[in-house]
Amino acid sequence: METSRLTVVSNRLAIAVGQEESGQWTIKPGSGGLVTALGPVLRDRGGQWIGWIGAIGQHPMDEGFLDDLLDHGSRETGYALKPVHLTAEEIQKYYHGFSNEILWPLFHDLPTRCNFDPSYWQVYERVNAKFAQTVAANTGTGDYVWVHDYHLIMVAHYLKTVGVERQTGFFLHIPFPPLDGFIKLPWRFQILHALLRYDLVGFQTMRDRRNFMDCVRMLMPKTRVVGQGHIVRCLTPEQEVLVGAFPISIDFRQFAEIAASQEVQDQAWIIHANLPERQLILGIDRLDYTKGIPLRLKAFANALERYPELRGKVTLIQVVVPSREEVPEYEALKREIERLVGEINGRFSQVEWTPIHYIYRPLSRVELLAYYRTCEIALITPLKDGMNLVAKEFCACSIENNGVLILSEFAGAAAQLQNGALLVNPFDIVGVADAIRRAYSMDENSRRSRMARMRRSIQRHDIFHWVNAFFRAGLHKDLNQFPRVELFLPTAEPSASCSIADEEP
Ligand code: GDG
Repeated sequence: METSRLTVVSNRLAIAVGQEESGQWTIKPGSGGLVTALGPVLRDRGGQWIGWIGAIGQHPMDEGFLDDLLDHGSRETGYALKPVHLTAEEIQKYYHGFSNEILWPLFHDLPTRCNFDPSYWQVYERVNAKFAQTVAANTGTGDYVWVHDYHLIMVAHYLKTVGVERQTGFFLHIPFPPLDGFIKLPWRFQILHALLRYDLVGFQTMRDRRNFMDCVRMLMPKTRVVGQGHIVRCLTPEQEVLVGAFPISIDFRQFAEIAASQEVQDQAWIIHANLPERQLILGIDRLDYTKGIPLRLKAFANALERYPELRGKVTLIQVVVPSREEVPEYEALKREIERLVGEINGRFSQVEWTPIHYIYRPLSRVELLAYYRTCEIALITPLKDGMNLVAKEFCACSIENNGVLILSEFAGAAAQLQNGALLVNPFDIVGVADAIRRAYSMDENSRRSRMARMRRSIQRHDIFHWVNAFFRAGLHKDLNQFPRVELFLPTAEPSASCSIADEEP
């Protein structure tokens, strides 16, 4: 069967809908790696993106207006945007509940943080069925349907349940847990069975794939595994499934080019001019308990305690991007971080030196790249992370090759960057403190050769390489081989109450 068109399915659409104080609605195109890599294919080859539009605040709009807004969004992105509408209960139980209170902590090896509320499961199933219906209604037999992430594991299952045959691929952006963790999931059979309904399942690392295969062998004894290496075949009683590791990456060239721009350079200069004669250590994370921020702060304090020569000579810039603040657990984490920052600053500050600069807001893209470019050390210590793109972006922006990357061995990125990063166990406060000391005193040559190795590797394995690898496995063709088509898009002019804006962060 000839594949004619790509349909990407993710929890969120590739745009952000917002409302300004004036009441005007805005649509901002997404700027993440996935949008960068897949946007051009979808645009030039007549593809589409299916997803939830996101919580749109307190002023619900009627569906007609939303359709108008999406038409304008489609004209801006160049490809069709097909929304899946969710009720308040569905958002609560499918998104906040099953996805973020069960799968997120369990898959990050934190089962004690799970809330295995049985009512979440039914709604998770229902919403996945809803997504499958939207896919069925908007695709034909020649379409390739690429589903993303833990929110939507059941989509292929529901397509099959209603007899809709499509070629399907699934990519899990977060880790897949070891057998011991996975079997705690009350719906372990359903989730595993649903993953085995895709034609291709992709994980971030070989470790994730190995964990998945261990679970398949143990829980699905009728499934035979054939082959070894990068991609293996699972033969279930129903079908053949390819399973592989495809480490996601970034648009290296774009990051390096923007990092070299005058705007970023000026901003980088200002940052360092205000914090002179010291090395800057950068931590940047979404507010989340998987990111290991409190332990990192303790490790920094431990380094200042045990290595007094660092005092006055290093500053930790810890950026925390607000996230899920309405959840009490996240609010408590924020308070803990702020307490630790206050305690450490109170203990070590001197007249002209504050050990930690704490920023609690999203940075603009220029600011972010300026920090990447100018900070001498990046301290990235998640307790567990699917990949961690910040680590790769820091390297891409370290255009003078002088940055040192301290990276958790439990980030997916560690597999690729171990040839240049200082790998640490984020639970080992003393070990992380020693790595800070080592990074601080690393000589110029070692810095340059380590960073050059990592940059070469990321440049070779960039986001386009990732998409191609996935398509080659799933479709035996690459990005360029989707046929070019004339895409029909609505031609209406933007209405007075809606505008298209560039996304800031
Ligand atoms: C999942 C997995 C996996 C962050 N702060 C700001 C900002 N960012 C951007 C970074 C980066 C992205 O957000 C975060 O990257 P992650 O890798 O942590 O990805 P997530 O989307 O959180 O999560 C993760 C990833 O999927 C991809 O598969 O790596 O393991 O959890 O791109 O640049 N951007 C701006 N301001 C900020 O303050 N502008």
